[in-house]
Amino acid sequence: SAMSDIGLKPKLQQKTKVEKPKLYKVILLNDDYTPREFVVLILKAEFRLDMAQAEVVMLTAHQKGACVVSVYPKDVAETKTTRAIDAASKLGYPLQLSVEPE
Ligand code: NFA
Repeated sequence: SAMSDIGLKPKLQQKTKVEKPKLYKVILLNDDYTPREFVVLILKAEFRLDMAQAEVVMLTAHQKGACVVSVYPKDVAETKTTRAIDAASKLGYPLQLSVEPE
């Protein structure tokens, strides 16, 4: 009956699962050899920063040792980082970037 069933209805409804977006920071690391202009070029071309953003990120890493470039899903962060390091390495520059969970 309506009264005796109170509290006994099985909860069969499936929970809607919402995936947390797990994001990863790409971090630019300073070194003594990579030209500033090349760092800015990479930040614009690979990480799609505009001129002002690229200059700020490059200068912050230069002065403080490291700076967050942006955040992405893991595969995007890793692909962009690999491409940036490879582009620098091809020209003999020791530029390094790292990826870490946000
Ligand atoms: N420190 C480098 C230089 O003076 C510039 C640089 C900035 C390199 C940020 C790497 C990251 N040429």
